[in-house]
Amino acid sequence: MSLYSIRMRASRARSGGASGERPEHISGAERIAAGEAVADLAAELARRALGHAKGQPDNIHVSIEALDEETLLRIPALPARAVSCADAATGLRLAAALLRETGVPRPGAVIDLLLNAPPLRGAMLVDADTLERLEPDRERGVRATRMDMAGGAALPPAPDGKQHYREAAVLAAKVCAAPHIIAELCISDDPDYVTGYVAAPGLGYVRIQRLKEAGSPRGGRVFLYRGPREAVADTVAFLERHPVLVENVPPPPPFAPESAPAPASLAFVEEELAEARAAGLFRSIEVFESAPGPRVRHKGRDLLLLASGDYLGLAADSRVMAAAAEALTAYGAGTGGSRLTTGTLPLHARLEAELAAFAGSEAALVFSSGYAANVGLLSALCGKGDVIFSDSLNHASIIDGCRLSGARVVVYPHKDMAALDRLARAHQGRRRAVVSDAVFSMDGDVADLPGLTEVAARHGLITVLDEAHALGVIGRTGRGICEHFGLSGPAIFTGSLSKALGADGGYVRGPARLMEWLRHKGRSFVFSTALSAAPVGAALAALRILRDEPARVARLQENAALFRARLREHGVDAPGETAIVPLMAGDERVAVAAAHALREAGILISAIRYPTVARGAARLRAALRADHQKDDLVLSASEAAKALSRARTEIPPPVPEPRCRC
Ligand code: WAQ
Ligand code: MG
Repeated sequence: MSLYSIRMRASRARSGGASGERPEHISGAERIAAGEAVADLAAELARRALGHAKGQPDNIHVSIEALDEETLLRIPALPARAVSCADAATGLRLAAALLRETGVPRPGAVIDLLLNAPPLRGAMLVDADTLERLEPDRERGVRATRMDMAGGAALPPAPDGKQHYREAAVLAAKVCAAPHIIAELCISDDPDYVTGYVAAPGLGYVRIQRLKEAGSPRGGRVFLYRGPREAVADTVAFLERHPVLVENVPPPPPFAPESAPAPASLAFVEEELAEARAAGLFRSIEVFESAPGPRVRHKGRDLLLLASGDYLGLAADSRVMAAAAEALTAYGAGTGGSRLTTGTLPLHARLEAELAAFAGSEAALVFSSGYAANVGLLSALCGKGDVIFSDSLNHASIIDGCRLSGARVVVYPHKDMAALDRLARAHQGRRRAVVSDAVFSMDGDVADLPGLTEVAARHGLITVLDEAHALGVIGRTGRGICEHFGLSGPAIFTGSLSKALGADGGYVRGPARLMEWLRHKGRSFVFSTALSAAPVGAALAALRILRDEPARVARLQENAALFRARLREHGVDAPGETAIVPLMAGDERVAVAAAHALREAGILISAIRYPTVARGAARLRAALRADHQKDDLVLSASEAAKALSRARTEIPPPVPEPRCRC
């Protein structure tokens, strides 16, 4: 049975308009049907044209045309979600923030363009960066046609004659599949339909509850283009001519029920969330459907995972999982008490003893997380009248521990030992400490242990090193920064059980006397329920594997070296020397676009941007694993290089938003 494209256009001569003037567009529709359904659908579309809220048309054009089924393309629908908002102004702010998230640099100007344009039959095709109009006929716009939902003709017509959402979901899927389209913004021109959307390949279809006030006939569409001028014709041809069926259109995601207005006392929450959205800094939480591994399941797809702290592949090691299960069965799900009351199990003591022995300390103390370990230790060590010198790139848990201590915090430039020396001379205090990551979490470089030890000794500073990304990762057998430099290090370390050890929790290690003292003074230790049996059992098993199988550490280091070398061959700046490999992008939009492209290619490497790193220092952050296959790393390096260079050529330097001259 052959397929037909059925198109409807309804228009009206402009009142008082000169004879040569184009008639006013009232409504249109695009469907695909076969056999019997063709005639019924044509009639339904004519009926719809006659009943449109914008008024009576004086010309209805229905065309029925056989499709070339050879070229018929079947594409999946975009994933859809809905955001509610109280009014159109908020909705437009959300739309701007979503557009910015997709890499559109001046979303406000795009919205203005749409709101100020005369009614068009089609959409504006606009250069995402320069905002130039690219469509061949600016009075008509580009009309996406020859498309429908797969199996759509079988559905009953909607009660209001038009399925706004369904038709929009089809259109957006086709638009996002068109070459060089990076995003779409849509506001309905139906006076009584206020819901609109932003759609983009990496973002999906986001319904926005209100983008205009009811009663306004103002609406339209903008397709945002980023690509060479020579390719515009291909994009237009795809949109206007290529037959497309969209499969698996999800049901319309509902808006959250109208909740009671937030209490005035919480108004700041709405405002700050809207600000984060507007600045492109809104974070959504992604869900992963499998244990971490060289591959991970995400939205039903297997992605190569270069973004996990499970460096040695121990989180899903069968021996580690069995130990966790055994501990859980023996001791239960929770400990029911703090370590100082009833929460300590034999497993805690065993883990502390073996961890201390492995890493070369007298004793260790397990905390409920690495964050709690840093905060507990630093706030106990220092207080009012004391000084803490802290590396400018230290992890947030160190920063928070410093703040909570009440000591004066003196931040020294990253790894600048001469500056630390100067500052230590200038800032005196009762107790003084220097704290640094052993391996920096966003840069993958190693602290200057020889330099730190020397400066600390000269000034009598207590030295604290956080080995969260160092234990199991650096040093020939994974014993961390001291083994890496072949030095005996400072007295106190903090660390994590949830990275290379694949479990959960954190620790402090150092002199036994200090641990004894910390049991009394470390408030995050004293006032937290003890870490439960399963993660403690898991960490203990993982530690024994790390001790007995140093080849894992060697494989991790080889993998990181291979990945870095390949990146450098491709001309990518990949500094650092550990399992964390930053691929420097600079521009936030370049990092985000490259991460999107990699995701499309089935590779998960996170884009890191402000506030995690400084503005303009955005990057892809790859994290290597011992169980990555060489082929996968070679492929990932070349895909990452490609994605970065493409994002760089496609994204021109940022154009500042025009300043208001008033
Ligand atoms: N191709 C390009 N532009 C189009 C097309 C098309 N096929 N159809 C409509 N437009 C342009 C045209 O300028 C219209 O004036 C404008 O879009 C709005 O079209 O999840 O009903 O048909 O509930 O009014 C969004 C649904 C409904 C949101 C949008 O658009 C939801 C809608 P309308
Ligand atoms: Mg309409």
